[in-house]
Amino acid sequence: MSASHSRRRFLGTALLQSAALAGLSTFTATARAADGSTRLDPGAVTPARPLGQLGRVPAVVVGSGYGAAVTALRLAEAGVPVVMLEMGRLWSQPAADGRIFCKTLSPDGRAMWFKDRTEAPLQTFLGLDVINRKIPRYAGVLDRINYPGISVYLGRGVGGGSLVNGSMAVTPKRSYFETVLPEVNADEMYSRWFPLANRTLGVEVVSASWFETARSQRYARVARDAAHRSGFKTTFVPTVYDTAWLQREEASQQPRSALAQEVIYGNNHGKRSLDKTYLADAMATGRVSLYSLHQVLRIRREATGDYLLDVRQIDEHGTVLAEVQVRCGTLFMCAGSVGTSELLVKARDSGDLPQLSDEVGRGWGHNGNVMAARTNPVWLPTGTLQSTMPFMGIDDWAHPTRPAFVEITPLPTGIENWVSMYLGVTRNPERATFRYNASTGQVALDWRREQNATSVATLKALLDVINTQEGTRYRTDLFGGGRAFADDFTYHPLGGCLLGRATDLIGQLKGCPGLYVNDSSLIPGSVGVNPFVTITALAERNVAGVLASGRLG
Ligand code: FAE
Repeated sequence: MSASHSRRRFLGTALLQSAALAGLSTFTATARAADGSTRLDPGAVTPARPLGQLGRVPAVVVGSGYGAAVTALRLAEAGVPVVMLEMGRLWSQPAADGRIFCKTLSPDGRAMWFKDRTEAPLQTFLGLDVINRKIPRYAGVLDRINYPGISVYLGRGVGGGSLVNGSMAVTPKRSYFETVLPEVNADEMYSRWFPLANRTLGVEVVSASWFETARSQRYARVARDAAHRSGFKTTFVPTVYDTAWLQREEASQQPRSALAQEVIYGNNHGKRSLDKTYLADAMATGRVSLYSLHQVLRIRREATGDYLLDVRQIDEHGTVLAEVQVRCGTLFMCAGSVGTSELLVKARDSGDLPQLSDEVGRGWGHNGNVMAARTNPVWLPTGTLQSTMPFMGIDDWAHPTRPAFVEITPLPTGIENWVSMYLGVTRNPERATFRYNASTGQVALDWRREQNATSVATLKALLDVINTQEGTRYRTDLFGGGRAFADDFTYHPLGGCLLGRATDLIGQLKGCPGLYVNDSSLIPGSVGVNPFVTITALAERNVAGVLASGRLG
């Protein structure tokens, strides 16, 4: 990163922190023109004008996750003022207990988005209901949407999924990317957009020598060595966690985050979430007004061709503060696969945007996600200190019939548990559709549990080999109901508004000029690895295409 980019990023992070310190949920950074250049200082953050008073604006970005952050940054750099609407809160300042995010093992309202009880992926330990806790309802950082056939985990807040995810930053294999998105120029993706995304996200690989000796990586080495004894190949998994910080955590030179069990309810340190990268850069342009705790409820198109959004502003406790409208010439839907698809399906089927294509809502998949765990023999302990950030994976994607990329994930209970846990990304051709129910006004996803069969069979085939070789067995006490495989949830929702089907080749929705999708909904259900690097790179490509088209209203 150049010195000027570092300065810009530092400034943008400071702007977000100043806003949070001042208790602002909506704010804008005021550009100061001096000697023809645009200069900002951290004190330049001011409350944004109430949304309802803006009238018409050139561009609105819905959401603040990967697709949204890229879109806002590149529009703003091109001189377009951006209004960014995010339903979650800003997570940039510590609460009264000195922490931004709550402790994982003693969660409070900050953990989950308006739930009475946490809904962690692991339901039990040793078969006991000791993981989930009652919590007050609050605008917490992790959401779990429970559709009849599958639950979907999502991040809520300024930074979207980057606030809660495992930081695994993987560029997909080119050959698979080409089969998933054949209409996208792979040469350009792999020479330009993936490198740009990796650079801007701050992706790195952990030091191999440190990994081999670190106490917190023992669990990963144990599972890796077992995989090797069974003939599988492994690979380091790139990350956006600051591995130098992690090394200092282990040496007790820095406050612990990845080594203090933090991940799904947010990391208090170490993680390069979007508010430290793309969103910081975007704020530092001085052209982005951020409205957090603002949820888009409805989208219509006016006779002028402008888009009209109904937006609800809440406080952190869920009290409605205002119901307002904003109008824009160009609208970018970046509310994530679920958020974008639900809003657009509802808009089409309720009659607000009847011109949207039948393809909207289709092509959803869960990236073949499935989890499982094994017990190791007593002489192979996995360690009492485990990094929540995984750095090692089993790469069996070359398997002729059952390709799998299987991350070795921690089970950081703080006591020895002898468990090796795995998150499988498998190739599963099944897809689902978001459907609007006119009588309830709700949108549901029609995924059925049986559609996971391929994913479960793939991970089972791989782990059966390891269990046979090692003389070990599955853990059945972790996922509830005595199950060995967790196939009832996903972290990787993809699709619902596929590129080139529901949209044109840069994300503009067919039938709706000026309405774009630029997030995980564009990707048809699978990328073969954890998806955020692909979402980011594709968003870079698409927004460059939009800017080049000169179509901005
Ligand atoms: P996303 O990041 O979900 O952002 C959408 C934003 O829109 C959110 O902030 C929403 O609150 C907001 N929003 C939604 N609806 C509205 C509305 N109506 N009005 C206003 N705002 C709205 O979308 N991926 C990896 O590559 N590596 C990992 O290690 C990894 N681990 C994960 C772990 C967990 C627990 C979870 C939940 C996800 C993980 N993922 C991981 C997935 C990754 O975070 C996800 O694919 C991206 O965040 C999706 O990016 P989008 O930009 O599509």
